[in-house]
Amino acid sequence: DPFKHEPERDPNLVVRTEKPCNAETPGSLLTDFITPLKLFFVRNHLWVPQTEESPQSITIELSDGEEKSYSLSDLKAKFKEHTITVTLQCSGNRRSHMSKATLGPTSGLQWDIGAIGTAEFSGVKLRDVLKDAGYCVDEDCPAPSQAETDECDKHVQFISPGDTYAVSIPLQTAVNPQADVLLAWNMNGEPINRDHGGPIRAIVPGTTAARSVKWLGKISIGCDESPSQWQQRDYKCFGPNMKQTQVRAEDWEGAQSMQETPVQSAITNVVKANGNNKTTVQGFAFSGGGRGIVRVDVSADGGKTWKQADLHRDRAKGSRRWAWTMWSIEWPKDEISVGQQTEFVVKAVDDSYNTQPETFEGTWNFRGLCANAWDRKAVPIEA
Ligand code: MTE
Ligand code: MO
Repeated sequence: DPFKHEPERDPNLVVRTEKPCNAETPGSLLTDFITPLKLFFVRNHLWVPQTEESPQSITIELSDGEEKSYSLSDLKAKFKEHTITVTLQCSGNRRSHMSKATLGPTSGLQWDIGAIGTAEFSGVKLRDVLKDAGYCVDEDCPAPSQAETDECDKHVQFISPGDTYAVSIPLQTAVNPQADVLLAWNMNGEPINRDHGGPIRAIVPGTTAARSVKWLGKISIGCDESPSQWQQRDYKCFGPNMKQTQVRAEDWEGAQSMQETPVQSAITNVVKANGNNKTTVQGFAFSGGGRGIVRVDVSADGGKTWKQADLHRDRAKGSRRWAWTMWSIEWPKDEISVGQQTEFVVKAVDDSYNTQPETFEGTWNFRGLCANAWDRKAVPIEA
């Protein structure tokens, strides 16, 4: 049984599958800007390797087949350490909400709002390591850089031992100093634990968490995206008309795999007025690609009228906004209809003025990815 050495987990996590362990944070506990480690959601495709089985070094394979290895101590000694505040969200977060659309159930783990969390990750920038390994990434490269002379868009593949998991990101992201892609060994100031991919894990900020490969062993650069099912199949969205059985090989090939993620928000808590005549609604808002949140609209009548939530100005580390924004709003009791279910609704706007769709009908896809319609929470408000 490869699962007999699984790590201990916090009993507060909501377990969706036990083997492999897939467990989310209860939404009501997602109140802190930095998610406590023990409450951080866990998404594992297979068993968790034992510490001694996990790679203790990173091997980089360049386009010409040349390889270079770095142990954890090499990484720590040779390169500048950076700490970045990053929200990781599973591509399937809120899938159970999309599954309630008229098109019906979607396939995959039926997450509520808690397959998301924020941590401070420390490590070195992948670009610095690639440069040291001989991959020219600067404008002042001696010869025209490899990226410019090669006749293909390049990709960086992240590979876990024995191909137990492998995906890729565009090289442009990996070498962009503002993209903050890390080879990380610390999470909230502690060595990354087994569940979250230690000793060394890739962190790709602003990108769906599937690209932040745990137990990272090998990095390979070339003209192709990762050939794995996790790159070629699992994280691609089709239109609501498409059923899984209708997708042809050329449709899979032509579809874009998820990288940066769309704007998202959710209600974590509705704290009902008792005595002070106010109801407090709280939640998070997040967008991919380093886009910050500029506005969060909340409704107490199912989306007919709106008010703006207070955005909590938590400071995040990094070149761009890689972290969620927590928000809250107080609702005077006399502005809420009492004696019935009151439906609170939230939607966020990011700094490119992208916003969330009202319903799941138009973005429904059979894999239940990118579920980001307005989040609704109905609560009874007593007189
Ligand atoms: N890396 C490996 N090696 N194996 C995995 O199963 N799951 C991915 C990603 N990296 C995965 C992985 C997915 S789909 C997600 S959502 C995140 O890890 C989850 O990270 P977490 O478990 O630290 O929250
Ligand atoms: Mo995921």
